[in-house]
Amino acid sequence: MRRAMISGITGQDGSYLAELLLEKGYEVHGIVRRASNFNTARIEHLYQDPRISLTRLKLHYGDLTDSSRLSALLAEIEPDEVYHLAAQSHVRVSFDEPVHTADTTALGTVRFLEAIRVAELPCRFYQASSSEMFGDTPPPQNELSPLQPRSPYAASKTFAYWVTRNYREAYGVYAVNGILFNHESPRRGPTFVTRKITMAAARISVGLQNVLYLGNLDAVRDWGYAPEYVDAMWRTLQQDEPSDYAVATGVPCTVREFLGYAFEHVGLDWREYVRFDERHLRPTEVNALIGDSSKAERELGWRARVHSAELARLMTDADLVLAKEEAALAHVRQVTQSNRRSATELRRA
Ligand code: NDP
Ligand code: GDR
Repeated sequence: MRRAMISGITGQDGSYLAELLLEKGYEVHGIVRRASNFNTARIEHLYQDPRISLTRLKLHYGDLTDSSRLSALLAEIEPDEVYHLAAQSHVRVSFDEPVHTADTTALGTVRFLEAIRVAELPCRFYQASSSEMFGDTPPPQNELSPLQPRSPYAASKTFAYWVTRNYREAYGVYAVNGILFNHESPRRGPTFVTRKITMAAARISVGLQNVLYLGNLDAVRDWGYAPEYVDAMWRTLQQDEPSDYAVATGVPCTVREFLGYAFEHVGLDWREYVRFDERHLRPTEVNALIGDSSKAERELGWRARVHSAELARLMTDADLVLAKEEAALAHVRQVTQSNRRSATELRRA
């Protein structure tokens, strides 16, 4: 049985990748950082299944800032494949927390690679690199495009990208980069713009919210569907020769267009609900990211199928289910409170 280690298993991609690898028969070891509350909601369904959790899914505490723990875990698990997905992954937040972002997103990668090198582990290593590294480079961007990072996050990912290549070239480690363009899903964190939009469209449509505050609506992104992107990750590590791949749909979409798709899907006009909030602007914005993933198509046999319009609809549908549950709960709470008030009044009467 092949053994995989996933850092960031509790995140959007980590949860889909864990599902994929378990389906493929892997033993999956996930690294979870300690939090004061449960942070495993995205993998709860896997952990609840005793056929999986007792045999093939193991979770270990660990943090990207702790080299000794990463070394110990690698030595203990002896994985065949390491998927390094953990990071401080929010671009806007990286301007507020540049040092933390560099410590986790940049140095976290070299901590892994150094542990692999020193222990001479024969495992394959996947680095989740980002289209943000291209920054100002005009689209379409691919593996050969210049890197011009425009945020502490992108600068950290650029370090991680180069150090991954360096360990491959200098020490012969099978270490590769997926240059991933934006990819989303119903499991996307609620502070990223697509999920923020689909949650708002759903919640507004059932009367739970009135306004949506956003920043730059003109940004162009290349939004794909996360479960397809974790398949590209797996395919990358199955190649005989290690190489880096851009992974994208190639289809541009502005934030404004994405708004249109999500709100139209619930029969609303977004212009009536969206307000500008400058707190969501970045000191330096990346205007347009549109990927060229022809190398991945040629060598990995991978191609994106879900594009932004369908993505917006499927995410909005998933958020509608949640919004309706939330509305039903709110209704029950209201009825209970009103019943309690009536009972109190009756007792007083
Ligand atoms: P998420 O933000 O959803 O998940 C990040 C994961 O990293 C979470 O499991 C988080 O744990 C974990 N993590 C954060 N800090 C630490 C730490 N100090 N120690 C251990 N674990 C930590 O990201 P995605 O799933 O969307 O992305 C996966 C990777 O791909 C990231 O590296 C991201 O930068 C990169 N990427 C993503 C793209 C996208 O569009 N989604 C595009 C390009 C690159 P917790 O759950 O506790 O917060
Ligand atoms: P991004 O994703 O920065 O591309 O990074 P995000 O969804 O945060 O922003 C996309 C674009 O939308 C604009 N925007 C807003 N963004 C947020 N978060 N909130 C808002 O209210 C808002 N209004 C407008 C942004 O300015 C930006 O132009 C994601 C992350 O997953 C990274 O980890 C990953 O590396 C890149 O995608 C590729």
